[in-house]
Amino acid sequence: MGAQGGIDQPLLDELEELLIVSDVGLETSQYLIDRIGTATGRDRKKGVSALLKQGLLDVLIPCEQTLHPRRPEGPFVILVVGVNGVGKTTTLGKLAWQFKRDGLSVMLAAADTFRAAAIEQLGVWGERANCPVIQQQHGADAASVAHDAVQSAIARKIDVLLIDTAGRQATHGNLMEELKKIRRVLTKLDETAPHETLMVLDASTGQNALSQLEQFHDAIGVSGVCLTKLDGTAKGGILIAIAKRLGLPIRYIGVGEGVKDLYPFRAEEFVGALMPTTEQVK
Ligand SMILES: Nc1nc2c(ncn2[C@@H]2O[C@H](COP(=O)(O)OP(=O)(O)OP(=O)(O)O)[C@@H](O)[C@H]2O)c(=O)[nH]1
Ligand SMILES: [Mg+2]
Repeated sequence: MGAQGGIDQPLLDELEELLIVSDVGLETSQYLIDRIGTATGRDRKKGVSALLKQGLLDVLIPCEQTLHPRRPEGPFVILVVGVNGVGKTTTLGKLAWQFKRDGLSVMLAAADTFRAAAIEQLGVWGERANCPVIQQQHGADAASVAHDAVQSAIARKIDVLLIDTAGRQATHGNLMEELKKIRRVLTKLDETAPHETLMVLDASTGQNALSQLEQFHDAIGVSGVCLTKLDGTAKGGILIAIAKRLGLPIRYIGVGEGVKDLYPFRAEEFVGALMPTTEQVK
């Protein structure tokens, strides 16, 4: 850590600890603390809390990039990916409901053909959002479902096609190949598709979320992130590590199981919710 001069070192140490337990991670926490410690002149007079807030916002604001799923040329295709149980299907269902509410026509594709109950689960979300669901039988080729869905979405002039995929670990070589195949099929039908590869991460998995994202991003390219389960005890500081390390767009945060429990990511609000913890050391 750099020279801290007039700023109270024990205070900075305590702050660093709070950031780490909020899942910000060691590397990013150190970066933020160093920024405070090395602040000079007028900045230094702002005080630790204001400096921290500014540091967090500087990292997060570039990643506040709202998804605008509108394409006059054809369906906006969103491929939803992530490891098992993070909230992919739920997030997709919430998105379907919200896009419909906003006046868009929506279609769902049940490309999780791996888990027996997944197709049925997506069907329930389809009914809730009142939108068609393209499906095949359990065990069918996921890329084939995606193919049918894009063709159908084009034919029916659908605005947004949301594709659900099976949960997988990045270490499952064949399952990652399956995702690559889905992508290839989409690109073949529309060279600009998918228009969004949305990776869903579970806030309660802490630092693991960052390594999951890095691995998926390396394998298939991720264009946006949604962090779920922020209604639990997790603070979601992992988003700061994600923003600092990868700089990927952070699209949404999930705060519950209902259709309305999904919000576009707003850096200011997020930092505001995170800050009371850090203000404990003021
Ligand atoms: N509290 C809370 N629960 C959530 C949130 N998002 C999803 N869940 C719950 O997490 C559980 C798993 O959600 P799913 O949507 O089935 O997760 P998935 O990633 O599709 O799971 P697989 O398809 O099995 O990999 C369900 O019980 C959801 O209701 C959230 O933001 N908050
Ligand atoms: Mg699912």
